Amino acid sequence: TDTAAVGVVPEDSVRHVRTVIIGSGFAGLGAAIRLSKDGREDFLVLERDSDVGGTWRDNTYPGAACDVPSHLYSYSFALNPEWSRSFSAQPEIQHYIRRVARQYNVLGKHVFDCDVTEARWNRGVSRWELTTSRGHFSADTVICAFGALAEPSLPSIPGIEVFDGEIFHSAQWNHDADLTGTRVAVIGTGASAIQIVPAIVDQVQHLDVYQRTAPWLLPRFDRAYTRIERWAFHHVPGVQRLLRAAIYGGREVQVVGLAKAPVFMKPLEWLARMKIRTEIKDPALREKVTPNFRIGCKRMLISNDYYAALDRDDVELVTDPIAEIREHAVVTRDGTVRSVDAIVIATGFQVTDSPMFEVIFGRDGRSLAQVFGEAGMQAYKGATVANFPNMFFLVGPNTGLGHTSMVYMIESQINYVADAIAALEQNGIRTVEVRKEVQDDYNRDLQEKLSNSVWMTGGCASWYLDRHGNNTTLWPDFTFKFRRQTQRFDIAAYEVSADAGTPV
Ligand code: N01
Repeated sequence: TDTAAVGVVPEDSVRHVRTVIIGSGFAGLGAAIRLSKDGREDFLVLERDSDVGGTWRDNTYPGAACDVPSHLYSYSFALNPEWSRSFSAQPEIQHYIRRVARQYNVLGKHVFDCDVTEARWNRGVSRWELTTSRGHFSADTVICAFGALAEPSLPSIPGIEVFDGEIFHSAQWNHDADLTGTRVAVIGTGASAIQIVPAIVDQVQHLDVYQRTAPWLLPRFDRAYTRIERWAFHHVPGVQRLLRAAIYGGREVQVVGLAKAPVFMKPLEWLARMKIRTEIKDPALREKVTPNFRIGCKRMLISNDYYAALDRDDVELVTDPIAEIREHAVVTRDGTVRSVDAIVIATGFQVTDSPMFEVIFGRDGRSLAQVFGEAGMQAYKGATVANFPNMFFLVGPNTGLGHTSMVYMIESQINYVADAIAALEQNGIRTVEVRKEVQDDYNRDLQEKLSNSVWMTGGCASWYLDRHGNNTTLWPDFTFKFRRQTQRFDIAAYEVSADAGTPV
């Protein structure tokens, strides 16, 4: 990679900094840039991989692209006149993220290949102590930016371990595996799978797509920008901001149907049904791909070539559940044995049960996994969690979106955290921890807002919901309201203490 790294900490010593950021995707990198801009240079970014980019570094599968328009899917402080298409592909996004990291000179703050294996609050000295694959660190504050779509979720299918061909998760694509002329199974039909299927269908000899739940698909309004448009992005002041505002407004309208009155989603369902009718000839296949829940309940997908790929003779959409995997085959419950050379597991991510939750231990010694396990994944403004002093989350609970750019939410959260860090410094505060009752009220209000949303009433089971059936992932309102909420750090919601070691 073209990225720099700071030295390893010797076994027996601890490196202390004011702030540690865990992870360097859009969120962690954005936080690093903000701290640096604010003149708070005493920080490090601990990144488990050898490059920045997070999910955009990891997801290199064929066809990987963003389903949010490029101009909106960029930092507001680093607009990119170079976008070549309205919806960019992964290499271009990764290139952009790397360029921004270099431009803002924060690569030197990164410790790459640094896996955080434990973060523990030491209440005696009011610090976070971190154990990593590259030594020990301590920090006054920790910003968790390890992402929600970072840990592959692998299905527990009987026999999966005996499979003798190529088998890998969509986020860990094995580019050494040559799929040319092979029989391939793709498990899952989410956002990743619907991009992979059309991208590999011409290369393989035969493709079986294993669908558990049919997703709703809408058209993808993707096109290459013309030379004139690209010239304008470079030379006409304000044009990119104008375009961003237009895209933003258009997308934000969807909140009405998604979060407030799901009946407004019906026209989109009609459009999606039209798409099925016009793009698929086989009536049996049409039936199989028609979802049985209200559109929007699961993430709405966009594609212009997925249905056409399914409607080919060399592709089979299998809807019978998978019973087992054998050395060279996938067997469904009806007893059909389908021989395959390779399996692509496109089954998504551990969102509400991230393994990172298990290695973070708060004030009373309990882990985030324990705390979230009891009450569900809850935070205050998605940023702070009671029992975890001086810890801030980016892309935390209930800050996800299904309809527009996460970068907008991330920037709101970064602003909140940066304001918090400034407030601590200005007021000589050593520890800050959200009041439990404030957090509880906040979450009660969130769940009430969510109760009418399509995610709760749409008749589907999605990764938006945790095992208690609560939606702990999505923001249930207009995103500008979240921005308003995160404009300033509201210190009154917090217990604060000025001295090290004083219990809060
Ligand atoms: O994962 P998913 P993804 N046996 O969880 C099925 C973002 N993203 O990687 O619906 C059989 O959505 C599961 O079935 P069901 C985006 O936010 C964005 O595709 O649970 N099947 C589903 O079909 C997205 O939402 C982009 O019944 C199993 C699929 O696997 C998120 O990432 C591109 C199974 C998983 O779908 C995740 O998307 C890619 C099992 N045991 C991703 N377990 C863009 O911007 C799960 N499934 C374009």
